[in-house]
Amino acid sequence: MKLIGSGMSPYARRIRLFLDGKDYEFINLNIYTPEGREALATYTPAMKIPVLIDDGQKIYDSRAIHRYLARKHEEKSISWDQENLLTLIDAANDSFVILLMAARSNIDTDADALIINLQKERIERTMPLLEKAMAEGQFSSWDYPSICLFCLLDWVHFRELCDLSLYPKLSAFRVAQSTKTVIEESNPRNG
Ligand SMILES: N[C@@H](CCC(=O)N[C@@H](CS)C(=O)NCC(=O)O)C(=O)O
Repeated sequence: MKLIGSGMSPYARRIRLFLDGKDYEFINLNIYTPEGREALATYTPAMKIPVLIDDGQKIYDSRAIHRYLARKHEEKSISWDQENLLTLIDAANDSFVILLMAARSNIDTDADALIINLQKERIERTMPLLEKAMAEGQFSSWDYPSICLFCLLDWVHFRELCDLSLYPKLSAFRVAQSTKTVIEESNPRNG
């Protein structure tokens, strides 16, 4: 089994953490270099990571990869409420990625522009709900939604995209998980 990703990607990291203890090869690409893009194109026309390859079957998108792996390893599927939490995590994560890419494209992320405002609005609506879900104990076990939330929080902290002190419960959760060995092995700060 091969996982195509990048050491920097929160979406690839969630699958790495989900695959903890399983035997697989991690292909670490820099998807923003010409060589990295050429390699990425051999795996997926969507030009996004992660991609999983298992027994000749390619799977695109972390959500589909999670479903594939859960079925393969006969794990119990996640509930609809957990699916909704994942959708909120993905929505916030995608918006943070768009804001980072905008800044890297020299687009003013303080501008009053539709594309920027839509991302900020989504972040402002989803982060407090994740904080509330944390307070209600919805992330009390280290399952796939908790893994995805951790990867989002640690990535926005690393990229300095969000002031996590606004969300004390989410912030404490990030710090508490950081001691796990598998987390350190996939730390984006180490590349
Ligand atoms: N919905 C996708 C999102 C994956 C994603 O956005 N990955 C980023 C890296 S963190 C990417 O490949 N970006 C490349 C691009 O958007 O051109 C998933 O869950 O796998």
